[in-house]
Amino acid sequence: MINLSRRKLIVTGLAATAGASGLAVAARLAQKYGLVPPDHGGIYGLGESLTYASQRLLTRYSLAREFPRSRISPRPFPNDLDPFTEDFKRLQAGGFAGWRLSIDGMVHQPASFSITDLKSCPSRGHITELACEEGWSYIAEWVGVPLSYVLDLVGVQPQARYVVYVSMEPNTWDSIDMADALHPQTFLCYGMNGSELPVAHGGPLRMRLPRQVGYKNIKFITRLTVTDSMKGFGKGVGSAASEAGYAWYAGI
Ligand SMILES: Nc1nc2c(c(=O)[nH]1)N[C@H]1C(S)=C(S)[C@@H](COP(=O)(O)O)O[C@H]1N2
Ligand SMILES: [Mo]
Repeated sequence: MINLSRRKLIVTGLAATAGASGLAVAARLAQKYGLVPPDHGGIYGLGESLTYASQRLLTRYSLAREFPRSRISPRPFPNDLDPFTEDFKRLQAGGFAGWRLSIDGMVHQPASFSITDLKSCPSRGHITELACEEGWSYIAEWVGVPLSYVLDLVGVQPQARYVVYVSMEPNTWDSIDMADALHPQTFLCYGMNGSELPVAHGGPLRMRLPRQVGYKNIKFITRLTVTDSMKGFGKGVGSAASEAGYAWYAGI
């Protein structure tokens, strides 16, 4: 664990080297301290590393802002979605009784959970903003089971660094590092504004992490894989979105 003065030193070092002798030194520092995001190889690679590294060092334990009930948006709007697959429609017709979330990879006990299983875990809620990168946002109350709770149940191996989450929507998946996976506001979310999570908002289950922008909050998630490397997942840059040019780390 990096203590405060060391942390400050690294941040100062990253900033200074970025300004002065070029970004390569900063990138090497970031690499050394495990602060390189999986999409670092792109055109904006060094910039992505610096954003991720300084955010991680400065805000690792901070919370996204929570709002009072009076601030809940009267009309949250779901993003447009592609047509659902036949598999999805079949599960939906059965009230999602056949829905499973499977967890595999670097865990001691791979497992699969029904929505009922997840609902029987301790639930948490928060009233937070969902902010789309396109500029709109709304505030809602989100209810679910903290991802950290479920990861504890299956037992994450110590070398794990990322949690990959996969949607039932084709080609839709993303990943977060362990700091975000274990963050207390990161939920496997099944409830919204006092009801079941509507399908339009990702029901029966979505990732809800208010510390990152909308597109990291993948809907219809059905599989989690714990891993120490993003190589071997798609093009190895951490998500379908970052393959399309979006930042893998999109912290707010
Ligand atoms: N499966 C899936 N998840 C998704 C998306 C999507 O198109 N498909 N869009 C993302 C984007 S860009 C945003 S801003 C949020 C929007 O969430 P909402 O539709 O519940 O408002 O969902 C994210 N999760
Ligand atoms: Mo978005």
